[in-house]
Amino acid sequence: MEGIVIKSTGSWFRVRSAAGEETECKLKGKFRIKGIKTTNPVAVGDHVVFKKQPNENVGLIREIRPRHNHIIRKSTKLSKQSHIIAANIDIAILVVALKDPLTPIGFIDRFLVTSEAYHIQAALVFNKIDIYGQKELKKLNELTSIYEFAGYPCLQVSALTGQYIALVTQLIKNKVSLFSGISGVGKSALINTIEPGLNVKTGDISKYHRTGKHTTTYPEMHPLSFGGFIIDTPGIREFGLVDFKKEDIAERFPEMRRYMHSCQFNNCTHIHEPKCAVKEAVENGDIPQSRYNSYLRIYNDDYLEKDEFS
Ligand SMILES: Nc1nc2c(ncn2[C@@H]2O[C@H](COP(=O)(O)OP(=O)(O)OP(=O)(O)O)[C@@H](O)[C@H]2O)c(=O)[nH]1
Ligand SMILES: [Mg+2]
Ligand SMILES: [Zn+2]
Repeated sequence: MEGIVIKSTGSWFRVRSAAGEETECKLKGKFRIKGIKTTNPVAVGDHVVFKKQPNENVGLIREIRPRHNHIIRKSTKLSKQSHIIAANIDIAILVVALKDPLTPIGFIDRFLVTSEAYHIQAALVFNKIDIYGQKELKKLNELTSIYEFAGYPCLQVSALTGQYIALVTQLIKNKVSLFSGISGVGKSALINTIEPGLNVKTGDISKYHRTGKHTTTYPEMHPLSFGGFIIDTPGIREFGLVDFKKEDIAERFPEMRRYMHSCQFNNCTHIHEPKCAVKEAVENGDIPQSRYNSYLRIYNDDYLEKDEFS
């Protein structure tokens, strides 16, 4: 039998067949995919072949169909293990909040760099606009112009009031979309507002730290009545980059990509070289300073989650 992995606990996988039938599956023996070292060889979104066990509604996964893509992160900077967030996705959406909890700029940029590395379309959904004050609204507009300029769709919404949610619906209709972001930004709440029947569990924000409580514990894919699937994921603390070469980073910033071929040296790192078109563009304000700073931090492998934008 064949189906799509719609939920993964790491040891159990819920697989949904084309007819909508769901089977809890385990992996057959030791399962490894060539070339990728991850904590989870099978992820939500994977198309798998499984065999139902006689007289039981459980199955054994025997094969994974080739992926057309996947998105991976390291859980922390020092971690050697990487983790596949999801496979076979059409659009990766980073849910961002500028308050309760604040998503750091560096986090946004590492997410986007990763989606570029895997050639996955990415978009930013700024949530909780109903609680933003003057300071956050100003920052919201600055960030929106920075990321739209880079080519990423940016939506400003509220899962609580439903404001502008129709734009999210439009963006994800008939696609497999991934919702990622730190804990408490409202990934699950957004999913409930987009598709009210789902009743996905949401949690509140800790009063003292103003952070989420890691309510969603396993990635899970939900079918959408208007077409497509949405993958809800557990909140993450850090978005560590996997397997990147320093010389590849610049081209994962679309704004830098527009200039880097005009540098004097073709192996320019855009850090200290003379006649660097990228640095000139930063100085002229043609490349946003915050994006260039993120480039430097990623280049130097500096994962400081300080928000230096505001
Ligand atoms: N004011 C306001 N609160 C929101 C909004 N969206 C979500 N919340 C609240 O934020 C809290 C966290 O929401 P969740 O949907 O559980 O957040 P999450 O991103 O799924 O968090 P994890 O599952 O822990 O990763 C809940 O109390 C929600 O009601 C919003 O647009 N405005
Ligand atoms: Mg959640
Ligand atoms: Zn350069």
